[in-house]
Amino acid sequence: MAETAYIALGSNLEKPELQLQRAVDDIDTVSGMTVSACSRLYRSDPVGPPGQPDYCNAVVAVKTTLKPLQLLDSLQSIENAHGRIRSVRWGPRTLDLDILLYDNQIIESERLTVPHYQMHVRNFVLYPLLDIAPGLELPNGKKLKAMVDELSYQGLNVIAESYPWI
Ligand code: A4P
Ligand code: MG
Repeated sequence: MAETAYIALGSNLEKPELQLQRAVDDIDTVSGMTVSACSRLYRSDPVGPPGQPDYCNAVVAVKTTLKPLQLLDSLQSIENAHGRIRSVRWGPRTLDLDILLYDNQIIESERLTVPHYQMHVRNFVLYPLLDIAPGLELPNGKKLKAMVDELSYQGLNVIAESYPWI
């Protein structure tokens, strides 16, 4: 059975807009995974070590028959194919793909925490998610719209309205 999952995309190196656009195509190409919705494309102020370039961020919904860890494996392969080098925590990156939500599941394992542990504090995640899932409720019963209302829009700018973004 296909489940719905939401994936956050982020990049601040090597043409971030292009990295994200290609990542959507790559996600859609994986067997067992189909992109069903794309948020607007945002530019955002960096959170983390100072002095790094601005980010591009977006969120996509997928329909997938992959189990959560298989989904993580596929997304990490795509990150690697985009030249991702893991160095500083929250440091600059060509492509970051985070699983925000998988069905209505709560997952806490060594490799995977779902819902993503930082999503509730990140405007560059919640605003794009709201674009494609305005009525969404999290596994803890919280409404996405209420969470967004608690978060400032500061540092966020929409740079493309609909996919394809560039
Ligand atoms: N992992 C656990 N749960 C998950 C999940 N739900 N989705 C594990 C994906 N991975 C998950 O991730 C480290 C390990 O987390 C993975 O091997 C996986 O098993 P990583 O991508 O290698 O490391 P990271 O991304 O540097 O760490 P982290 O804590 O995921 O960073 P974030 O939270 O992704 O932050 N500022 C702006 N404006 N926009 C951004 O997109 N992104 C970051 C990165 C910092 N600042 C930013 C942005
Ligand atoms: Mg990550």
